[in-house]
Amino acid sequence: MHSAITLCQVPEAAAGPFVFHEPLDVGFQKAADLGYDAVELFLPGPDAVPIAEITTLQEKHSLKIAAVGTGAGMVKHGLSLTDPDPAQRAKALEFLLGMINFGGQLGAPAILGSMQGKWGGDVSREQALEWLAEALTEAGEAAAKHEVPFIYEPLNRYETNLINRLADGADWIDSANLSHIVLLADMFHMNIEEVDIAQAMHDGGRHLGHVHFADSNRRAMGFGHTDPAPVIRALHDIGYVGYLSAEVFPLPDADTAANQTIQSIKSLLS
Ligand code: LER
Ligand code: MN
Repeated sequence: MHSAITLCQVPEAAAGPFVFHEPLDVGFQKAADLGYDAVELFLPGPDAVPIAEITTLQEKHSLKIAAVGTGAGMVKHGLSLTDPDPAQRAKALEFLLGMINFGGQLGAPAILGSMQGKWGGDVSREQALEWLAEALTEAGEAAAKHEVPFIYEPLNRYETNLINRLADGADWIDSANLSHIVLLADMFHMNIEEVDIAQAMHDGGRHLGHVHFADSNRRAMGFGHTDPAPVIRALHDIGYVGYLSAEVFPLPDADTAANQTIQSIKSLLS
């Protein structure tokens, strides 16, 4: 397993669960100084930062790009893949495919979180999941061209009513016959929705591809009440070799959260 930390450049997400909000060169420098393996990028869109600028920073600091988030499509543009309006769904998919191509050029998968939207009103759950499966089919194909997967993230009940638990996500990937799609296990969402986080890694782990490594209160691991040791054992048991990525609040401040996370990961993996 490898360590990663979130870098956010989206003003609309300034209050979100991302560690470094400084300019990218500062975020890369801090991540490298602390000994992280990779950064996870949360950017305003596919054209916000030139690829060359990121590869230059990567090479300078020997950091991989763990993943790229797509939440700006929702928080900046209000786009959802399950919007009742077909024109809005098309725009959402276009944004997503742009982010997949952007990440793909960096060898990084894109993540679908908040842009999955919700069902309700005139849209049934069945209909929303059908639209989502259609979008994920295209997303998976686009990601595969870059030889990366596409990451689907179950969220807690306050953020989506589609799929809230890892095993439900894994069952859905199987039943909808989705290819090149992996799941994101966000331990903050899981603390709300799962009976037992470690057991859930076993139950849904056959499609696991990424982990948001957060404590119960979405602070750095060690600053809440989750016991990470059984979760790490479960991840070892299922053969998970991906990232533990700190998508957490910069509390009490970004440097402390970043340092706490890397210390936690190092001691858990040693
Ligand atoms: C994104 O990774 C996430 O976890 C969501 O809570 C953002 O809405
Ligand atoms: Mn997350």
